[in-house]
Amino acid sequence: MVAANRSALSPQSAIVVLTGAGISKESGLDTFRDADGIWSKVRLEDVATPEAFARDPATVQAFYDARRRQLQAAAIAPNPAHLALADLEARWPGEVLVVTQNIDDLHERAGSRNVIHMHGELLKVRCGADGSIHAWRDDVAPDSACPACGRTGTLRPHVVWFGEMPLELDAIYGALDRCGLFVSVGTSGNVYPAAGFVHEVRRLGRAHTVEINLEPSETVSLFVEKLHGPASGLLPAFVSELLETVEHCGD
Ligand code: BJW
Repeated sequence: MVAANRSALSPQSAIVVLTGAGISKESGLDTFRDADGIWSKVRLEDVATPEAFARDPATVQAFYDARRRQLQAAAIAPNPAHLALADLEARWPGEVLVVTQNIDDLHERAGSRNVIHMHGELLKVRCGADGSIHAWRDDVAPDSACPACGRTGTLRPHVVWFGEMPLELDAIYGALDRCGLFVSVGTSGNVYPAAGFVHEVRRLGRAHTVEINLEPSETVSLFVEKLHGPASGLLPAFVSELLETVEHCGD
């Protein structure tokens, strides 16, 4: 494995940023595996598997209804880390792709446009009968009808549970293959395939790798550059430095 470093970056380098729950923590949304995280309050086996949904759809729908309502509360807004990534996309000459494991819409609200939600989106539902996907802001009730086929009782959250295939993997691996910089922000590195993206980037040997997280993640040893602390402080400073190198390129 060869490790590229920051000085190998050019303004045309493609950038992939993988984000996880930690980037939205300072916006008021809980992470999963921290001491006060979601999995300390509810068992993932009860709410985040297809088997749980088949067994007890009401409990699973209630879990996502509550999170959907919380996401739309006035207090929840993008923080400086989300805004920094939108700024990077607007000002970096090359491609910037955000691959998020988060199902919230805070990257879009901050202004990011090139975003892949590999674990789905909370503000969408999917029909189990016809596979159609729909924007959805309300609770999902047993008599909620699919806007496409009209059937009731067929809607499920458009999220990826354990054992299900994450979304848009071909596009993600394509972007990992051509990137010159891979940055991982606010993810513990416990859940695959996302936790394996840094392996893939290191195997190709072309990209500089950076971890920005409150604490060292499970995969920290695979990153060349490691910045530990709150993303809302570290990421804006990191993005400013990157943009400075580009904006002074012709000097
Ligand atoms: C801050 C901060 C601040 C806090 N600033 N940082 C063995 C048995 C069975 C299955 C498997 C197995 N081994 C592997 C698997 C596969 C399985 C898996 O990985 N399991 C592991 C648990 C072992 N994965 C899957 O099943 C996936 N599908 C799959 O693999 O398909 C087959 C396949 C085959 C071949 C190729 C590709 C695919 C699907 C995974 C679905 C994950 N779903 C969830 C829930 C749904 C969405 C939702 O409800 O929101 O997604 S689980 C949950 O974890 C959620 C998250 O997206 C995901 C990742 O969590 P994340 O973002 O890392 O959060 P945390 O809490 O873990 O970490 C937060 C970090 O932030 C911490 O480190 C903090 O320190 C930090 N932090 N404040 C900066 N202010």
